[in-house]
Amino acid sequence: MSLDALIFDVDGTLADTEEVHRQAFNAAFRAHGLPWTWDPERYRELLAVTGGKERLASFAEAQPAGDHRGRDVAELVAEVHATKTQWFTERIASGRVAPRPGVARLVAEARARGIRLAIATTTTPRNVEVLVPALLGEGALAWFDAIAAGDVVPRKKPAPDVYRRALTELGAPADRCVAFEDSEAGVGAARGAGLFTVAVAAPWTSHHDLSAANLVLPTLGDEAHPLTGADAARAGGAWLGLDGLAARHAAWVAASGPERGIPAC
Ligand code: XBP
Ligand code: MG
Repeated sequence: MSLDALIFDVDGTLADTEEVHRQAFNAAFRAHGLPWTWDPERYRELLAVTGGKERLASFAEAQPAGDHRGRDVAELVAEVHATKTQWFTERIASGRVAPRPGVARLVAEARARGIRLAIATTTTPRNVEVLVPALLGEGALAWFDAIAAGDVVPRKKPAPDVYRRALTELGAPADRCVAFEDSEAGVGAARGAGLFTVAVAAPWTSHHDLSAANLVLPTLGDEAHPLTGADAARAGGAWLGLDGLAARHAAWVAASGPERGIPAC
């Protein structure tokens, strides 16, 4: 098989988590006495900024100074984000979200065939530590040979840094791995790292342009959520299985030559 590893994004790809993130931010604002509330429409706009701390900082700096009540904005952002992460992980640990269709199936297929697993995400590492077992079961974190998350890289998506970090930790070449993403920034990051990329738009990224991905599907599909029509034709059946994925990846490798490699930057 032409594949060494599958590299998964987290928020929106492993699970539809952004509503819990949004509620966590609002809970943190209340806990810190801030007069801010992010409704779904405002949050959808704010998601254009990747990274919760960066998203919060860009919002906070645009608010009236009085909101901060004399507190240093950078310190305030760090404190509020820590509260947010605590709130988020407590809800996730209580079982608030399920894996997106096909994620558990494809992970199980990969493990059964000796294909390694990795994560490349903008989210805080603590979120991954709690979310993966909540989604895939106790001990599932150990299935991932590389977990590149949050501030381990200087630049967040769409920069390719976090995918390059995952590849380095895997010790695998980009053209023997596949990335799974849900957002325009995430697809840009994965493609920028030279990876064959499967995009599965999530409710919070349904308006994103995912056309830079090599394969775009509504979900990965599974028995309970079969793909149909043109989606099934693209996936090679009612769901994207490991053989169908490997065939599409191998065809891309054969057709794209060296220019598919990592752009200089
Ligand atoms: C999505 C993000 C994250 C989350 C919030 O990450 O941009 O910032 O919205 O999590 P992914 P944090 O790359 O997994 O799609 O507050 O921990 O950043
Ligand atoms: Mg995502």
